[in-house]
Amino acid sequence: MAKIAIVGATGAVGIELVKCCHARKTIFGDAPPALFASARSAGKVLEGPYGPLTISEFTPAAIKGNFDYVFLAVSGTFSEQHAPDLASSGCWVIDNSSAFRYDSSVPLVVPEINFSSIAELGGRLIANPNCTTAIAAMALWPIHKAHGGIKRMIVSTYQASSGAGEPGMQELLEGSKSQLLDGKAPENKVFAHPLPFNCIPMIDKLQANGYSKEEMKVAWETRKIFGDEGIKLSCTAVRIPTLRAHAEAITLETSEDITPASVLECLEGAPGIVVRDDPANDVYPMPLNCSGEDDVQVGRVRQSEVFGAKGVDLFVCGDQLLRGAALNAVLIAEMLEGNKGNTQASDLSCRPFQLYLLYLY
Ligand code: A2P
Ligand code: 11C
Repeated sequence: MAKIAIVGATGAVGIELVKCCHARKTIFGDAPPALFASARSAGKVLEGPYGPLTISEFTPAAIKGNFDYVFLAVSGTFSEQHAPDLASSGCWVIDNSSAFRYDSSVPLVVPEINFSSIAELGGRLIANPNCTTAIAAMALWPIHKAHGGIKRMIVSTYQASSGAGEPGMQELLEGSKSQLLDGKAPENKVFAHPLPFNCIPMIDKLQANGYSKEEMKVAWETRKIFGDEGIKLSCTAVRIPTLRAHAEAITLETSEDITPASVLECLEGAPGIVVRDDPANDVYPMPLNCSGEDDVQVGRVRQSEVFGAKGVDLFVCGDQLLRGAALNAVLIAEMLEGNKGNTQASDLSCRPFQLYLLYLY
């Protein structure tokens, strides 16, 4: 069985990585992953699905030669420093940070879409996409394939506090409590403004073009994952006071005609997608439905008033700690493990879907 290390195991994504490895142990076996974090956490015991597991201090020497798959869930700076070195020591490194996503030599992977890019680019370092991008990509890829390609998109996001890690969730909970129980204005350190009872229309750093980095990540990463640099995409990314699961309102224009029916037809049965589209009965995707769920939900599909016969509006929601981070990373490792011994890009491009169906049923 494969030997797994999780670095950043005490963080919001790290904790979900432990749960995902446990939930999908058909591939990884019963042995728990080894957990690493900073020196601050060394010796601490993490309670989880495997029972109590002790955290070790991360050092490169503790990883090299000892693991088949290493999940990094720390930060971009940390990954810049350690990911290439660990990958060149022979293990697969699946990096949740943005450090290597825009490096043309590093595959940026949503396994149901472009697993074959791993074999095409070679190397053992794989970038996991931004959570907002991964959630939208799951819903958009079947639409892109079935309608001659998406030409233009406008995305507005509603992003949970967990996008800023465990400290983000704590700040929302503490701030809400202090406002409600003590009547005190919420304090903010993680977010630029208090998040309780508010929404903040700026996530990550301001770029020279006036967009935030989070907004540009959605554009850059969607193009790279879809292998289509022609897609025009503008995004407004907004933090809202939910705990987890990101939601996104998307308006898109395709090359060929598109209708709500044709969208639902290609999404029904697509891997990792659940259609929740019965607005007359108040059935649509929402963060509370999606939290803790593997699948991305899609609903509110309607013909676009702006793009007419070539456009639709839809609403997408997914647990960004799972599909947007931990689950996506674990699926990549599962597929790599399932493809062991296959060195040709063509082998890698067809097996993931078969494996995915096998695991589902
Ligand atoms: P620690 O708890 O020891 O600080 P989040 O994104 O939820 O804030 O989580 C970040 C994760 O990255 C935590 O598990 C944190 O561990 C870990 N981390 C931070 N700095 C380092 C480091 N230098 N080496 C290893 N892990 C680190
Ligand atoms: C957020 N999407 O909600 C971000 C978090 O590029 O991996 C993930 C940042 C990234 O704040």
